[in-house]
Amino acid sequence: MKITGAKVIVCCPSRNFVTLKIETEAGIHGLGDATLNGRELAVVAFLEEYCIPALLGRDARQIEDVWHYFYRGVYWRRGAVSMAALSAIDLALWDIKGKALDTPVYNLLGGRSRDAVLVYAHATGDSLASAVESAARCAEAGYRAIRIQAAVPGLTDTYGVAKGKVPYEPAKRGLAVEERWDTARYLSFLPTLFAEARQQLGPDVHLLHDVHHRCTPIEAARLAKQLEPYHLWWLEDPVAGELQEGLRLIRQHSTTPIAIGEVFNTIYDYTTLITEQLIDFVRMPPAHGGGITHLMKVAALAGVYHVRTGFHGATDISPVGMAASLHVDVTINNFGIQEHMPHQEIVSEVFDVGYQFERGVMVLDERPGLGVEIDEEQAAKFPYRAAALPVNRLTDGTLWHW
Ligand code: GCO
Ligand code: MG
Repeated sequence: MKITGAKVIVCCPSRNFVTLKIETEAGIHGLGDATLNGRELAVVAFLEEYCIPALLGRDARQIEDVWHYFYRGVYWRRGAVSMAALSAIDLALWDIKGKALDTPVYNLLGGRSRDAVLVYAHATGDSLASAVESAARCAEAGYRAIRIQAAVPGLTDTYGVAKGKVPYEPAKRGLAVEERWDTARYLSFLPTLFAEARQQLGPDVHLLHDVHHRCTPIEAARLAKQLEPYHLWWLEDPVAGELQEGLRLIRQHSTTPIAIGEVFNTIYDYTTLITEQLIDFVRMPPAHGGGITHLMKVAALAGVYHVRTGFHGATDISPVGMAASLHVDVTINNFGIQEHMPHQEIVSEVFDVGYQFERGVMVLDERPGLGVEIDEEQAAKFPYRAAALPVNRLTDGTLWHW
């Protein structure tokens, strides 16, 4: 089944999405998510200049070979931009294969291992009390797992905290805004937030928190240890991901489960962390980590070491990328949880999806392929708008991890 065409669709219904559409001689097309927050057009250029010309004429059925053509076959391999492009190609080919065989992608990966996919919500507040209230509202809406982020007293901006009534979206129009950060204030505040949350929400709800790469290893070790009494489901990205050795220090001091890797893009970012059992959850999603083909391999390695998955599912993963995650989630044995940060209502004017939220879980229907379609005419009504993720500085001006 020859690939006869491919194009990139960029749209901005509330936020930017980059979608790759691959067409075949059989008249079947597939969609892939190529969205990389704040770097969208770099992926578009990479796909249009280098990948699409090399895709034309290839057999869309040969997913494994195409994957290796764009990974092993490339001298300048890895990296967020090229792996986002490769992920999109891979997702589109799985979508085509599912449609060609008239079955959902999960049936091609091994079939369902569970009826539905446990998801976690985002609770956020500009104070300790409002963050706990926000978490209580998530619990009322049926979520059984809730991530809590609250404004750190004394700081003007805190990662993950919405301002006003608009839903939290970290990328802002134009050039990157600069935020200020104080780890000492954060470390003394956070245990008080989770003490209160656990007390008010009770023992059954799963609580999560995202450190967003802000701590040094010894700071992260202290935090993980102090949070132990509130038995978190996970503490996410406690240190900057590229310092894999840093995770050893955290492990030596605490039993709080650790999730890492939403910014990773290959299995090689994970091998030390998985084989030394330094983490508990893999965050890298199919949309950024080489597609379904690569994530199935990462998940298999993780499973050997009793590490589970908890894929990144922020709004900058498009509905196509979210569907890809859900097909893997519903299939693999070592699934843990899936992040669910709902897209704004207007996104459904462009994307039609075959998954839906029901009381704490995500349910996938029986549509063939990934089960997502894009309305190109609608997409054209929402042109690209440049937006950038913030830059972070310590209170004295030192540049820090955002
Ligand atoms: C999360 C993430 C996101 C990122 C965002 C950056 O855990 O959901 O940390 O909120 O900040 O995806 O583009
Ligand atoms: Mg995160």
